[in-house]
Amino acid sequence: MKLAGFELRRVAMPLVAPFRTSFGTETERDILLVKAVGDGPDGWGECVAMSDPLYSSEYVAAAVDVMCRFLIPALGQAGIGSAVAVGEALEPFKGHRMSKAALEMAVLDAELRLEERSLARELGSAADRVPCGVSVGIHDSIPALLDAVDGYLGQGYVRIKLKIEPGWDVEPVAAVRERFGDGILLQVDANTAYTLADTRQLAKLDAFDLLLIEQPLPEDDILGHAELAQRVSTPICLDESITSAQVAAAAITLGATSVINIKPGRVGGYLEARKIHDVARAHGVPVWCGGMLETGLGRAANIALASLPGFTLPGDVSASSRFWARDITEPWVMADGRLTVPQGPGLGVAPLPDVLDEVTTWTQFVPLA
Ligand code: SMG
Ligand code: MG
Repeated sequence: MKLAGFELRRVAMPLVAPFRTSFGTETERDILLVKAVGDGPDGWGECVAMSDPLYSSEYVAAAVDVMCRFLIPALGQAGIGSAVAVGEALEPFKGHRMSKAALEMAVLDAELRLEERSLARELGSAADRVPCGVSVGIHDSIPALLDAVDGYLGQGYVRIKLKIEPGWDVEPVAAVRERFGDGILLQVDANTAYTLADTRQLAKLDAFDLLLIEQPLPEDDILGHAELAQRVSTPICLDESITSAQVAAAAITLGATSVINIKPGRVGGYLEARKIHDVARAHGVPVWCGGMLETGLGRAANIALASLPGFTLPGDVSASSRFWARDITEPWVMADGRLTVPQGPGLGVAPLPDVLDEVTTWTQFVPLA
């Protein structure tokens, strides 16, 4: 496979409803897509960086900059022809994992389409369908939250994740348990909003039989999570902290995490994501697939990943309608609380050209030297 370059494209996608977390409120997603163009089929990648560096240090404008200035030129110089070679060529550059992941995903898609193999099979898929969880934002009131959860349960979601922050934690969890009972799978995500000084407050969540508490403490505070894990009985699950298979192994060994949220963008790509799955599985640590409000492209790849055998908990893998009135691919539609793993070549889906053009705000073709 010989690559000619990458088409970078920013799309603006309005959310069906505002999504509030401990770090901010999203109403529209500004997403950077990359298309690998060469002598074979095009390949699509999606960069999960947000507009602002609030979830992680990465952000969309920086992703465009680092791709144009450093990453794509390095791929040109290396003369890469496979996704594995992308990771190796980009290794010297520190960080910028979401940008690296997007480029690797595009090349991987192109490569697999050429060879007529599906991403799911390539990664080691062990299921035809995956169960869907949904991430529910912070709401203005408990009744509004209960309405939202009621709606998602009605649609068939099999697991609910509540976003929490200081001042919105025990009360919403208690209200959801009281209204919907002990039968529903329930977990919470703090996006780093607490410190160890909040241990007593977080321990109050132990009364509600939660699957896990996701990323209560800052990204760098691995030891803090290990200490917290000793003092609360709810399993601790790291998200932001886990940036590679190496960090995953360290966090497991230190007792900082007993469940892992795997997001390919956060860790530099689907190949590194699979390594984390393998490391966790070898340690008997369950994993689940996180979400970054992806379009149908990233969603397709996440569904494929979530079908690996170590993904034993439902992920933030939801239907297109969770976030979009109109997705840029054929919409992902849930049946029975599940999504079907795509089996076509590569991602198994591609953007619908008309919809893509309508939401595009900027494009640039960056040749490979
Ligand atoms: O794509 O379903 C989704 C979003 C899931 O809550 C979600 N993601 O920390 O896990 C997380 C957040 C990160 C994005 S918040 C804007
Ligand atoms: Mg999270």
